[in-house]
This record gives sequence, C-alpha cells and structure tokens, in this order.
Amino acid sequence: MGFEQAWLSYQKRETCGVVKNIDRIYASLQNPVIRSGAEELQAAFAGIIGNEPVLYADSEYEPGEGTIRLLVKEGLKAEGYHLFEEKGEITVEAPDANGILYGVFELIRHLQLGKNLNGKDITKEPVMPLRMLNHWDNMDGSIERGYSGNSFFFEDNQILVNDRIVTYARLLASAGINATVINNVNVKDSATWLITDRYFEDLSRFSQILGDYGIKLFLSLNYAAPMELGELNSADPLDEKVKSWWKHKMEEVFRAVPNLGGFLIKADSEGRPGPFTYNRTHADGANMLAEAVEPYGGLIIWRCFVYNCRQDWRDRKTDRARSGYDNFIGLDGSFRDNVILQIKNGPMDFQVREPVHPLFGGLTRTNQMLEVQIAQEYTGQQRHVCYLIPMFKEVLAFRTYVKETDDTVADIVSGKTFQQTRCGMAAVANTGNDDNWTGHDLAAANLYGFGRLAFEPELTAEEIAAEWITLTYGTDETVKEELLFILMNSWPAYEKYTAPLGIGWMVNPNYHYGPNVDGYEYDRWGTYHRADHQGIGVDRSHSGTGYAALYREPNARIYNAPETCPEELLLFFHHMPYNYKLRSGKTILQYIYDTHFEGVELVDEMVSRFEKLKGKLPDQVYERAMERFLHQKKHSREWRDQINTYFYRKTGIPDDRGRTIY
Ligand code: GCV
Repeated sequence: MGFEQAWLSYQKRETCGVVKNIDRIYASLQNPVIRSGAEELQAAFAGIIGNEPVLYADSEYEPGEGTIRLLVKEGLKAEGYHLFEEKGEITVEAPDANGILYGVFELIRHLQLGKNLNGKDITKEPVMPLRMLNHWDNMDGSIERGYSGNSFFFEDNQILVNDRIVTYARLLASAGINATVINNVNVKDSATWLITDRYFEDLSRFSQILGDYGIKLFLSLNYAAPMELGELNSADPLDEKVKSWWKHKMEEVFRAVPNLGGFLIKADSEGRPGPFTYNRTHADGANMLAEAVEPYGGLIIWRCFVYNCRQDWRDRKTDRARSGYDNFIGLDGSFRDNVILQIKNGPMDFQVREPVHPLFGGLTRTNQMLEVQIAQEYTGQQRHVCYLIPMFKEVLAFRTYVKETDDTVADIVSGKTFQQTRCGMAAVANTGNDDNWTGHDLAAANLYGFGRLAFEPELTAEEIAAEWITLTYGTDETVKEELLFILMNSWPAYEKYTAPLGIGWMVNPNYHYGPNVDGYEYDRWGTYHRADHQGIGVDRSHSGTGYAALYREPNARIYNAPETCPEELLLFFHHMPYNYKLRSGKTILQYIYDTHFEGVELVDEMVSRFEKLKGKLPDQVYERAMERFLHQKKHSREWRDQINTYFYRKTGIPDDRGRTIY
C-alpha cells in the first residue's frame, strides 16, 4: 500500500457497487483543472475497478452507457457541483472547473466507499468560500510546530518542486481545500525574499501545480519587507514612499507568479514587525497592503493573534484573553473589502478547551475567517491521537447572538450572517515529509476532516471519520468500528488527562509537550492558572478581568456566574475553591482526580482496540501507530500522576476512592 497517497491510494475494491463499465470520459481537456479531474478519474477507475477509461474532448461527446461527462454549466454557486447517473451515464455539471473537480472527487469517494451511484442525483455547494491551509514551514526546511518531519516545500532556502507537491495538491483538492499558505507566518530571513526575483521562477512552477488542482497559492508576508529587503528606511503604512513601494512590489509579484491569491500577515505579535512602530493601527497596515493587491484581485488576510507577550504574572488585570478583542473591535468597519481578519478559534492559543473567540459575534462589518490548528501543538503533537473535528464542530455551532438567527460561527465565516463572500476557515497544517504525511497515521483524519468540514460543515465528525477510515484502509467493518471508537474518544480522553476544566497550559514551556503544571505560571506570556492551596482558576468575571463581558448576551451573563458557566470552562472564567460542588455533586478536586484516572483508562481501551487491528491494517501502519499508542499510554499516566499529585500536595485532600496519588 502506498502511504504517500494517503486516502487516495485507489486500492481495488471488491464490494464496489458503482457503475462498472465506464470506458469513456468527455471533458474540456484544455482546462488544466478539468483535465486534472479527468485524469484523476482515469486513475481511480484503473485502481479501484480495474479498467482505465479513455479521455475525449467534450466536442466529441456522444451520449450513452459507460460514459462520464464533465460539463461546465451555469446554475450553482461557485465551486458547487451536480453529480447524477442516468441510464448508465454519469454526469458532473458545475459552474466552474473547481466545481467539476470536487464533483469528480465525490464520484471517486463513491467508488472508494463502495456506494452505488445508480440513479443518484447529488447537488453540493461549498459552505465556506475559502478553505485554506496555513503551513508554518521555514525555508531552511524546518517547520514551526511541525511534528511529521521536515518541510516538503523548502530545503536549504530553496523551493522544492516535485511529485510530492502534485500528490499534496491532489490530497487537498480531494478534501475540498482551495487555498494554501506555504510559509510560516513568522517571516524571517530567506522567506522575506520570497517576493523577489530570487524565487519567482520556482514559485511560479510551484503555483502552477497548485493551480491545476484549483488551489490558490498564498504567501506569508514580512510587514517590514521594504526595510529588510534594504530598499527603504521605514514601513510606515501612511508614508507615500512605503505605499508606492508595495504597489510596485505587488505589480511585480502578481506578474511573475500565476495563481497567487494574496498574503497572510502576522503583525505586531510575538515580536513580528507591524504598524504599531509608527503609531498606526492594524487597519492602516492591512489597508495599505490591500490597496496594493487590489488590482490583481488579491486578498490580505490579517491575523488577530495579537497580545502583550511581555506580561508580569503578578499583574492580575491584564488579560491575554481580552487582547485580540481589545485590539480589533474598535477597528470594525474600517478595513477594505479585500481584507479578511483571521481569528483563532479561542482567545488564547489552541488549547484543548477554550471558549470561542469573542471577536466572532463582536465584529459585524469586517470579513472574518476562523483559524484552527490541526498541527496538534497543545493536543499531543501527533504522538497522541487527538481527532479534532468534534472540537471544530463545537466552535462552528457556537451561537454568538450577533443576530437572532444565522448567528453561529459557521454562519459568520460562511458569509451567511453578513452576506460576505470573503471569508472561510483556515487550519494550521499538520503535514511534513514523513512517509505518511502526518507522523501519526491517524492524524491524517484531521487533515482530511478539516477540508471536508469546511466544505460541508453539516457533516458530523463521525461521518467524516468513517469516510476517512474507509477511504484510507478499505471497507473492513472491524477496522472501521475500532478506528471510529478511537478517533471519537481521542479528544475527550486528551482533555480528561491534561489541564482540567478549561484552564489550559500546564505544559512544558516552549515545547508545549508533556505536563508541567507551573511551567507557564510565572512567565511573561499571560498564561496563568493561579492555583493556591484553596482554589484554582482565573477570574474573568466582572470582578476580575472583565473578559466574560466581551460576549453578547446571554453568553456574557452565562459565563459571568459560576453557577451558569459551562463546567468544561469553569476554571477559564472563574477562580474556584477546590471543594466547590459541580452539578454532578462532585467537588472540583474529586472531578480532577476522577477525570485523570478516566482519561488514562480510555487510552488503555483505545490501545487494546487498536491491537485488534493487527493483520487488518498494513503492517507498517500498524507498527508505526502502535509505537505511538504505547508512548501515549505511558505519557498519559505521566500527565495523570503529575496533575493529580500537584493538587493532592496543594490541598492535602486525598482521592475519595483511595487510588494511588503520589
Ligand atoms: C507561528 C503560538 C505558537 C507559535 C506560533 C504562534 C502564532 O504562540 O506557539 O509557534 O507562531 O502561536 O500563531 O503565530
């Protein structure tokens, strides 16, 4: 089995119930995206069914059994498709080439899942306009927060253009992803030079490959490029010289690099340069760039991950959680049309549990995009299994109350709430040059799942997981059942044995892996749990930092009081005594003990279920994943014991079930 093809390995399927005798495909082959789709169909039929249909130009079309026709036809929303079967002939109709490609992949999914197409009539339109990956790859080949090897985009400050990029593009397109940012948002050194002729030739070949699969290339930009490229001595967004520098630069870049969608910018955050240096706002900075890319239909995606990273732990009023909101809410309505604000799902930083970012529902006159992270920086770093689609579904379903209806995060970032078309969802990617793309073989479910979710947020996390399992490992029911159990229980398990009740952090500083309860307690990053011998948690109610009030009612009221606050977020919003009784009647302390034992038990069960798959999964996959499962087993115990011991020693109160705590 070719691991490098991930879920596109096109193994022969005995149970395939789809029309079997396809021998002709008609399509407008001069369009590169449609050609990619047609060739993908050939490969899929050859692998799965065992016969390779012949490609014909659409001008030669003749109706009849055994035919597939890919037809561009108006009617649906951009990138939508209509797939139907009638009398042995299959048609994919779409308003554009991307729609054709997605229809093709729907058809291929049917082949892989062994689902019958006879008489089927399927119409789909992508819900999120932008479905994007953000890679944090550096040009030396390293990846910031990368847990599956090195970059396959860059090596030794060069851009790699090879077959892996083609497979990468196919994988993305098959999951419905239509945009990607290939370099780290922390743009330094050579990466600053990506917008110069040093890289144009390679970049342009690279971009064309993505373009053939309907994927727009985006780059992360260094805000201080005019200075760092040695051409100006300021990056002030209101300085005419700076403005004109960017205009010329963008003209040059868009001329040289085809299929460029625009730029992603991290400014005035964690030491990156930005407009603050010149006493200008984020809007000044973003708008200047937006004006420069506007003639080419370019987008500026501006990140809202902005906070004071030099905080004093003694200071209880400054609250990192407030920071994104406080920095951007006053700018609502002042961004140009081609600017999108990209907002992390929570106000802190991809913890296992956070409330939804209050900018969702706060902003009403600004294009918005949701940023999630499938690189499991704080959720096990692709060594622990942690299927994150259930978390993303909760975020998307969150009611912001910005309107009476159509007010969820999904409504906002799909453009429904404010009738926007420049919006969507981005995931910090989990890929690297490991054979299996994602380090942990099961982490590929997050990559596939992210794309599918952004395209069709109404799919359940379970449906997506089941689909990924069968696509990747075939139709064996035991494989499906056990992997489904593992994936669906993995996020709850991780939450149970790590930091409790929404408090987050408690990890080793810098690496963000492994337990260290006080690791971030006395540092400058604004990440505190405030535990003492009586209680734990950060008071973010009106008597504390006031963060809870940033939400619209009734959320603000609900979060403000411990009695109504969702318990999984209790310690995020409130400093509570250990003996406070939760709704179950358990004290917070006993809840911490119990969940930590339960989390480990769940991991044990996951591992014993995985053991049943020996001989049913390819040996290499089984062994590679088993090695990680054994580590997770051990490491979850380390988490359990360190957390439980910490609280036992702080309080002196034993577990009421007398289990071992050290
Ligand atoms: C790319 C966190 C991560 C950083 C990351 C940053 C961001 O702080 O630890 O590695 O930088 O988020 O999202 O910009």
